[in-house]
Formats: sequence, structure tokens, C-alpha cells
Amino acid sequence: MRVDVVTIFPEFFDGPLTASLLGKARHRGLVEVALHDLREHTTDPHRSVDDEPYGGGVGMVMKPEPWFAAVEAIAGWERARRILLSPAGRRLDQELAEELAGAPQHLILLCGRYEGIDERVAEGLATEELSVGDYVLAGGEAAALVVIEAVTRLLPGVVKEPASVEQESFGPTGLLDYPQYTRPAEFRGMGVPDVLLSGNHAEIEAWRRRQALERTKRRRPDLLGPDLVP
Ligand code: JA8
Repeated sequence: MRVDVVTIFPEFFDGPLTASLLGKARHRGLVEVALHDLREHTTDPHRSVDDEPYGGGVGMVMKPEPWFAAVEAIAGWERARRILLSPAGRRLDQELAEELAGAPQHLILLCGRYEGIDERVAEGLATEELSVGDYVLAGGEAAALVVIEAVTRLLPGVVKEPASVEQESFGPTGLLDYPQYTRPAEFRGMGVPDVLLSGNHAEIEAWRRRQALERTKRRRPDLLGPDLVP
């Protein structure tokens, strides 16, 4: 998988891309992430990336030219999924993350800032707009990191135990995960459900299925489908 990120803050990504799962996946060559500074694609002496909105109003709007220049300088850009992070985009979910992890294994993530981006970037450059949730961030960078992490951990060989991807919340079961415990058996007066200490694997599996279903009903009834929403 190849991911190109266009941003005015490439340094925003330094920590998250080197630490933990992403750092390891990059080190192992399972995902390649390249950062592109939008300002490098400006042509004026002030390296301007924004301007006043036509029609007036508050704030600044990001200019289209640097976006087109930055993306068109990326090899293979025409065949890539070119994703503009935006609160107005399609909401990312596990199904979309799985789709993005498949072909064409080349993503270009466009991270906007300010009050908005000239609409011609969404219309004529991006293939789609994507949001990570119904709240407004200060820019697309944190959203891009969410996309990169959600997609990377689905790539073959990134997560050691494929079973941990299969049974997790929003995984193929469509349910939230069951509660987990480890030692000690008693901690600050809080115990561990007896069934987990019983060694009875059939009973443990039945308990886990019941717990997953119960907590999904209680916390996220929307995941069980419209019929089951109270
Ligand atoms: C924002 Br500014 C900006 C750019 C992209 C996104 S995605 C999201 N939820 N908020 C804000």
C-alpha cells in the first residue's frame, strides 16, 4: 500500500507515523507513506495557500492551484483514490476501511485547513470526500492519520494474529467486542467472572457471545439493524 499525504503541516505526522503499529508496518515495507508540503507547490513569493472568499464572508479559503500541482506531481495520481478529508464527506466505517485496504492500493489524502477549500478541488481533483466523525477538526491531518491507521492494520501481515482482527468490535461479527480480563483475579475489590476461570471452553464461548450481543444492544443498538432499535 502506498499513501501520499498533501498538507501544510507535514511535521504533524512525524510522531504517529514512526511509533507503534504504523512505524513497524512502514519499517517492514507493508505501507509506504510520503508527505508532500502544499507550500512547495505555490508559485508566488509569499507561498500563499489561501485567499479571501468570493462573495465575501469570514475567514480564508484554500486556493486550488497548489492542490492540483501537488497531486499532479505524484506518480500514478490518476489511478489513485484521491481522498479529501472534510466534515462534509462520507463517514469512515470498518467497511470503507476494508475497501480502502483493497485495490488500487494507492491513496492520496488531501488535508485542508482554514474555513474551507475551493470547491474545484473536490469537484475536479478528489475522487471522494471522507469524514471520520460528526465533529469539526481544525484540519484534515488528524483525520488522515485515522484513515491511515484503520487501513494499515487491515493489510496482510501487519497484525500478528489475524483472529484479533476477525473478532474485534466492528469486525466480521458486526458486534462490539466482549469484555476481557487478565491477572490478577482480584483487583481493588473487583473480580473476574467465574466462567472465565472455569476452564470450560464451550461455556466461555457462549458467555462471550452473550456478552457481545448484550453490550451491543445496550450501547450501540444501531449496529444490530433498524428492527432492533427501541
Ligand atoms: C475537518 Br478544516 C477540516 C478539514 C477536514 C476535516 S474532517 C473533520 N471531521 N473535520 C476539518
